[in-house]
Amino acid sequence: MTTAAPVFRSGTVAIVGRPNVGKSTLLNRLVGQKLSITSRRPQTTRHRLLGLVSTEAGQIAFVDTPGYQTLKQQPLHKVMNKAAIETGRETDLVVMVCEAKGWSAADQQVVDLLPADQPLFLAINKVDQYRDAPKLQALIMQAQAKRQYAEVIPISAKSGHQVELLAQLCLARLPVQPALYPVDELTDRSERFLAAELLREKLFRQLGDELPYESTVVIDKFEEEGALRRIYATILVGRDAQKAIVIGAGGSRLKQIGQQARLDLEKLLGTKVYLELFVKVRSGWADTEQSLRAYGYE
Ligand SMILES: Nc1nc2c(ncn2[C@@H]2O[C@H](COP(=O)(O)OP(=O)(O)OP(=O)(O)O)[C@@H](O)[C@H]2O)c(=O)[nH]1
Ligand SMILES: [Mg+2]
Repeated sequence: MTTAAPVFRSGTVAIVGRPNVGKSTLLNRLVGQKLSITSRRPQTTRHRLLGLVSTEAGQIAFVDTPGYQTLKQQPLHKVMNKAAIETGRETDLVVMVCEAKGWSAADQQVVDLLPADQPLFLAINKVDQYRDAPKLQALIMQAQAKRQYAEVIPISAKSGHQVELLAQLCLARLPVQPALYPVDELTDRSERFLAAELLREKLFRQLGDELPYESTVVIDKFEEEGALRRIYATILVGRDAQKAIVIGAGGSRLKQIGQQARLDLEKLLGTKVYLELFVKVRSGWADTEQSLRAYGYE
């Protein structure tokens, strides 16, 4: 009697969709670590980020992408849209995420940008929140009217419902080949990058709609000293009035942003973190693709 050699599959799976449908929450759930930042505000994600899931059966490199923006077309949006769509085209499989609430024109627009022969799954997210079965059925019919999906899976990225199943179905579609990335790594991004992103998340969450979209965080210095990381970072805002909002009365808001980011960073990096934050006014950084590149936007 012979037993077949175990197969090992690996490849990349892009997670795409319009803003705010839960792509980053899904990536974090798949990896089991909070790598990608999330918020109630649409267009939280600005950069591509890999989340690696490695098991004995294979390795999936999930790629989180910025939500595809169909309304505004400022330079920042153009750069983000490019990242979303190019990623979709370069991968073995695309998971299109939509909300169980219903299929929208913006959802269809994202799908229409993908090549016709691109293997595609549809993950219908937030089923914990939207539970109307006839509506779900109608959504599936609408989505399938224009495009074939290899799998259609209702999920909840928040509760984890059917997320493991989604991962298994993805893996089954990947080619038999060795791992593309080291199997003990969770992401392709540096600690420095993750730190800047976590700070941006806290900024977004603390300030909600008070914060203009064109705010960002730059890491001025990132020092490793054994089990300690010393991080010096600057929050860039567009105007003086916004600086005052970020700092808050007696510095209270800035302190909260720093504290929350530090706790998350310590969890993620498994080290102690010393964090010092500054706020500066710098207008226009997001106005041209050239200056965006200077701030790390590919
Ligand atoms: N109820 C519910 N909420 C969810 C679920 N998944 C994500 N959310 C919420 O939806 C909001 C957006 O989540 P994100 O993961 O940031 O969405 P995204 O698609 O990455 O958004 P962008 O990066 O802006 O394109 C957050 O408030 C999440 O908590 C889910 O399964 N159920
Ligand atoms: Mg996101």
